[in-house]
Formats: sequence, structure tokens, C-alpha cells
Amino acid sequence: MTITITAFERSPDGGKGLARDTRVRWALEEAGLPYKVRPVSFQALKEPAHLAIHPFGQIPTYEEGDLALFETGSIVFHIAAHQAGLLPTDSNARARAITWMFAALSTVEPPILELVNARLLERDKSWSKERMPLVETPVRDRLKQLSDRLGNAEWLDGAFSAGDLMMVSVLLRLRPSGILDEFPKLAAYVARGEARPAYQRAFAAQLAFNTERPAAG
Ligand code: GTB
Repeated sequence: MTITITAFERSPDGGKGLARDTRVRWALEEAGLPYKVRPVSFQALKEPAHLAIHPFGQIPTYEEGDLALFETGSIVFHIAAHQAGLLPTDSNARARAITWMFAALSTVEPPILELVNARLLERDKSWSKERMPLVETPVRDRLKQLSDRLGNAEWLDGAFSAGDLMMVSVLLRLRPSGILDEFPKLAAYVARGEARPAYQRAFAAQLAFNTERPAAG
């Protein structure tokens, strides 16, 4: 069955891989599943056809036959649950890998988004400088805890899993801030994720998608 995902018609990052279709592409590449990508303009995101698939008018979405999904956590979990390679077969190890997916999305990503948004949207505000420590400290606290847990291990819990895919994807959002480099073990962990051939293919595909198509008229 054909898998179709949606992505920004033109990502604001110009193909740096920061939009969330990249993590879905990565999971599909890890799973060896071919997929198509339907571009969606910012206007079309909020129109009925797209809202029927994504109630919040966002990308990415995932369609496979009768199934339509939104939320990257759910999409990556669906892919991982149905293909070998992204979740362990041992039930306890599988539950722990899923726990890391939730941890990435529920515990690590929120303070990172707060910081990313502050850097992006609040830089010109008179109070921006004072607020910055308030958004940077929770990120550093989380990264310290995560780095302590990872230690010198290659991945968070044994073999690479969907938990690592999600955590690396979340941490990648931090790179422009420079904060990731304060935690060498995490920087190396992210680099290991990026070095995976499946990530490389996903990154190249989203870059081509954002740079090689003619601009919409
Ligand atoms: N919780 C949802 C999920 O995980 O799927 C969040 C989905 C989401 O935030 N989608 C964003 C979106 O559609 C794109 S990824 N935004 C449009 C809208 O809400 O109207 C966030 C994103 C966008 C752009 C960059 N960038 O250019 O650097 C990075 C990340």
C-alpha cells in the first residue's frame, strides 16, 4: 500500500531538516518503506481538505490506505510497531524504547521548543535578554539529566530504537543555539544518529524537496 506523508511546500528552514517531516522520513527509511510526499502550502494547512486529516492544520501527516494519522509520535510508533528494526522484540525492552519516545516528546521537547521560539520570535523584545536564562536553564537541566543517563553508551537503551530516533530528532532542534555542544556526550549521540544511512537519506530527500522543486506560482 502506498504511504503518503505531507510536508511544507517550502520549509521555512530552507531544507535544514528541522521541520517534523524529517523524523517521519527517517523512520520510513530505517524501516525500508518507500513513500511519497505531498507538499502543503501554509494556506492549504488550514483548509478543510487538510484539516480532515490533521485537526490542528499542521504537517506532517501519514496516509496508508484507509489509515490517516497525524502527530509524529503516533506516526513513528505506527511505523516502528509494524516493521522490524525500530523496536526490540523483547517486551520489556520494547516498553522501554517506547518510554524514550514519550520522554523525547513530553519531557525533553517542550523546554527545547520554548527556547527555539524565544530565540526566533522574541529576540527584538525589550525583555528578551532577561527572559533568556529562564528558557535556557530548563533546557540545560534536562540535557544534563539526559547526558548523565546516556553516559558513554551508544544509544539510550541497548540497540538503536525509535526512542533514539525521536530523541535525536528533538535534540537536533537545539543545534543552532550552541547549547548542545555544552554536552559533548549528547552532541556525539546526535552525530551518531545523523551518521546513520537512513537519516542521511531522509535528510537528502527533504533537502531536495525544499530546494529542487520550482517555486509555487
Ligand atoms: N506535535 C506535532 C507533531 O509532532 O507532529 C507538531 C507538528 C508541528 O508543529 N508541525 C509544524 C507545523 O505544521 C511543522 S514542524 N506548523 C504550521 C502550523 O502550525 O501552522 C515545526 C517546525 C516548523 C519550521 C521549522 N523551521 O523552519 O525551522 C522547524 C520546525
